[in-house]
Amino acid sequence: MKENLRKRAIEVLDANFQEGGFTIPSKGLYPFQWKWDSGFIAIGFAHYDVEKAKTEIHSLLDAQWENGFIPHIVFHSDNDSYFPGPDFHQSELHPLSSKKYRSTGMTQPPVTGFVLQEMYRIAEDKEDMLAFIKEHIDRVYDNHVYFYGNRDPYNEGLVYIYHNWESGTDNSPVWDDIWSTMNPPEYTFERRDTTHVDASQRPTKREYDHYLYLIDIAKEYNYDDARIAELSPFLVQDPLFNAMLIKSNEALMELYRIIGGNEDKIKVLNLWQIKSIENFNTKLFDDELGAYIHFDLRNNKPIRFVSSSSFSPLFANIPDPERAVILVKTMMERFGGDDKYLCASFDPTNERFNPKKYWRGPVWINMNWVLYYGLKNYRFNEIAERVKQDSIALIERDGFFEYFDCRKDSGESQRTGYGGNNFSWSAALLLDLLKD
Ligand code: 9WN
Repeated sequence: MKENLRKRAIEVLDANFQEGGFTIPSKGLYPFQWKWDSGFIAIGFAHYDVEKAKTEIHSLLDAQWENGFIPHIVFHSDNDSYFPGPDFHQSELHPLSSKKYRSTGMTQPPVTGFVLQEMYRIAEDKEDMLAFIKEHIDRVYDNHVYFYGNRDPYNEGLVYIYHNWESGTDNSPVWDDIWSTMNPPEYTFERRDTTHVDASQRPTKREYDHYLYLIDIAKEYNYDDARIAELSPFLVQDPLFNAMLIKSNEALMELYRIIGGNEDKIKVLNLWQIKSIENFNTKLFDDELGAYIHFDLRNNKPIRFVSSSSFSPLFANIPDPERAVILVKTMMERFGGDDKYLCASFDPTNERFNPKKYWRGPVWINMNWVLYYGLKNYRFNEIAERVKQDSIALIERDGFFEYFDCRKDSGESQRTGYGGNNFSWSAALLLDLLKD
C-alpha cells in the first residue's frame, strides 16, 4: 500500500515537471512555477531525484529581482489557461525586476531557506548537496535582506504582506473584514480557474475584483514597496508568512555554520531572529483565543480568528513550551474532534467556516506537513502522528487533490477531495511523510 502510494506520488510529480526545469502545481489550473509550491516540490524530489530538486530551486532563484525579491509566480513559458497572467501583472514596471523572466510583482511565504536545509538533510551525497547550497544560499539570504529592509516599516522584525495571494491562503475568512473596507470596480475578465474546478470550490467573482484591484494599486506605484506600505488598503502581518521567514532564518544560520566563514551573515540573521521571535510572541498572540492571529497593519488592529496559520509557529520554534500547550489545546478543541480529519484550514466552530471552499475550511497537505513537524518539535508525537495518518488517509481515499473536506461524514456520496487533481505538493509532501 505504502509502496503503491509512493509510486503514484512520483508519477504525479514527474508528470508535472516541465522541460524548462520547473514544476507546475497542477495541470490546466496552475501552468507556471509558484514560489512556495516550488519549495515543497523540491522536498519531494529530493527523496528520489536530487537533480530535479536542485533544478526546481535553481530555476526559481534564476527569476530573483535585483533587489532580492522573489516573485510568487514565474512565467517561464507562455500559457493562457491562467488568469491573471503576465500582461496583467506587468512586473517590468519595477525598475529592478528580472530582465530574464516576467513574473508577478508580489511574493509568497519564504520557504526556500528551510527547503535548502531539508534538501541537505534528505540528500545521501551531502558533499554534492552542500556544493549546490553554497552556490545558491546567498540569494536566499538576499531575499531575507529584502524582506527586513522593505517589508518591516516599524522595524518590528515582522514583515507585512500587501496582497492575500502573498499569504498563500488566498480566500481565508481572515481577509473578509479588509474587503469590506474597499470598494473595487467591477472588473470584466474571463475566469480560467472555474473552467478547471467547480466554482463552488473557488473564490467568488467579487473576491477576484478585490484581488485585481490590489494589484492595480501596486502597479500604479510601479510596485514600489515604500508607496505600497503607505497606501495599499491591504497590509497585514501574517503569522504563517512570518513563521516561514523565522524558520528559514534558523535554517540559513545552520547552513552557513556548516559551510563556514560566514560570520557576518550569521550575526545579522541572529539579530533579526531575536527581534522577530520576541515581537511575534508579544504582538501576534491572542490570550483569549489561545492562538496566534493576524494583525491588520493598515487599520492597526488584530484580526481575531483561528486558522491553521495560527499553529504554524510551532514549526519555527516560536512559542515557549507552556504557550505551545495552550496552542495545541486550542487546536484540538476547535479542529480536532473525532468526527474530523486534522487540520481544517479555518476554525470549524466559526460561522465563516466552509468545508468545501478552498482556504475557508478544507484540509491542505502543505499545512499538515508544517503542523506535523511543528507538533514533533514540541513532542506532541501522538497528535503529530494523527496529522500524518489523516493526510495519508485522505490522499489514499480521494487521490492527490489540492484540498479535502475535513468532515469524516460530509454527507457527500462522491469523493471530498477538491480543487486541482494530481496536485504537486500533495504528492511531494506525502513522499516526505511516508519516508519513515
Ligand atoms: C494564486 C499554486 C497556488 C498556491 C496557493 C493557492 C493557489 C493561486 C490561485 O494556487 O493560489 O496564487 O490562482 O488560486 O492558494 O497557495 O501556491 O498551487
